[in-house]
Amino acid sequence: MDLQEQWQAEGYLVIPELIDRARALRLRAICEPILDQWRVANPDVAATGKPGGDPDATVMRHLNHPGYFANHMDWFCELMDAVADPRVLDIARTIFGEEPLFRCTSLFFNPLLTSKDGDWHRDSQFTTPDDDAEKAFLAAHGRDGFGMQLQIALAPSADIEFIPRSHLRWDTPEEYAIRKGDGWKNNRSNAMPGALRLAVEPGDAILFNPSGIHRGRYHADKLRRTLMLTYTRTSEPYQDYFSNQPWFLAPDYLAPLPPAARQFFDAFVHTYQSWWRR
Ligand SMILES: O=C(O)CCC(=O)C(=O)O
Ligand SMILES: [Fe+2]
Repeated sequence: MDLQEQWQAEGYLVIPELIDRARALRLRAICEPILDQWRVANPDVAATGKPGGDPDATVMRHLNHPGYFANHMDWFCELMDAVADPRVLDIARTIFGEEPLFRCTSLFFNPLLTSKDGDWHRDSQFTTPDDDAEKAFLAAHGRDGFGMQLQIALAPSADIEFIPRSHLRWDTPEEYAIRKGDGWKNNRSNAMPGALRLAVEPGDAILFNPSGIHRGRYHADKLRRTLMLTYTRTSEPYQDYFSNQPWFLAPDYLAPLPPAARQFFDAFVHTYQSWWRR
């Protein structure tokens, strides 16, 4: 099976050494001070309304915000270089069957205090009011995936569980009882049938279709540093917190990047600039 067939049939891919280990470790060294700054003073405070991250937070967005790079243009270039990497974009292009558009950078990390196993979910449940609407969303977007979330491990990780092929169908009764049943009482169950835990090393990538049933693991004693790059199809841009990045309008924001990377991000600016200006 080629990449696209495997993606459509299984709903996930593991790509060993998508980027080389040394580069993954450099990215980790960049993400660490970004995370430290985010914990005390999130530069995107205007959008989040919070000064910084909670000690039990497990994800931060918009690592590419210029507020993190005042004296470190080299960090900015290394991060954006990964987002616009030709090999990474080629995977997105193959899977989408069209040109990918940038959408968001995120970092997943372990909480500092409280450990928990994540809740089983399909991302479609967060944007639909009831089961019928969710079923309709899955029928429309389940197979190809609405967007693509590419997780690059910056430290060894076995924190994602996914049920292969679940993006192509509705839940079995057993799955439903865990994911949504009893008012969400069972959604952290460790007895999900058919779940596959995906283990990766620094530089390896996991892609999964968020319409499939999945969850993360958030344990204070299990180091996690995972850089997630989110892309959408150019034909399906989407306006929300992920794509709301008006700092791209600053005239010099993309200037430090090489021409090919700039061209990739120019398409993002072109798509969203009128929305950002409003
Ligand atoms: O990487 C993870 O921990 C899973 C995150 C997730 O499923 C989500 O944010 O919807
Ligand atoms: Fe999810």
